[in-house]
Amino acid sequence: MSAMDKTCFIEALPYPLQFAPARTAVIMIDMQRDFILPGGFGDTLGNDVAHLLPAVGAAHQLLDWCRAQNMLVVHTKEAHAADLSDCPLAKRHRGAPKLRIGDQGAMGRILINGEFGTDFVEELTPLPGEIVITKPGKGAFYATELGQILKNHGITHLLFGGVTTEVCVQTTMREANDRGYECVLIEEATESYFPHFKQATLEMIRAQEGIVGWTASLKSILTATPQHHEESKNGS
Ligand code: TIU
Repeated sequence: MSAMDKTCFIEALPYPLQFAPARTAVIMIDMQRDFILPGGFGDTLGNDVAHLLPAVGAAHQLLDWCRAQNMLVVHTKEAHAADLSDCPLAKRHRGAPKLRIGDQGAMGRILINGEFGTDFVEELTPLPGEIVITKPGKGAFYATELGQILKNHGITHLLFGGVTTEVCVQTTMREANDRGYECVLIEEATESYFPHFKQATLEMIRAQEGIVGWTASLKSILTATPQHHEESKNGS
């Protein structure tokens, strides 16, 4: 980050972190009806979708803070083409779900781009000008334009929220980490169908001196104030 950039210091684990909002994007992963509401993809896989609801309000607060800093806002959506040409057969045929990707469900065709159920929950509808990445996989860098967009904007740091913690969020954080981004997962803004998987994911991200990145509380972000600082505490 340049000495000209205003930066935020936040408490985070495994150690405090400095980032410049001008060089940071928030990546909100897959806050779609298909995962969060009854009758969608997550439900058809046999999950109790109620576990994900607490992340909605926290994700909204995170996005609002990021918008107030004029940060780059990216929403991802796990979705397939109507003809399923981008859906691997292995993904469609695995296991014995109640409905498969592309089948007609209570909110439209399961996980098909443009269907009501595949769209974002109302509270987290992207604002005009925000970036929406439609992705066929769990990771948001695979088969998408995300990497190029982040490069074009000079992004170095990524704040993450979304669902589910150990599937699409963790996969994307690992993809981002391997591409050289400093990654922070905001604890309250992510949930899993399995609370112990969420906890384990938070721990594995920040273990080994931040082998994948950092975790931080929503409060640490919401109370951060960008200021001019001479030097980075974490050397980035
Ligand atoms: N099933 C599950 O936990 N997640 C997914 O299938 N996709 C995302 O995490 N978005």
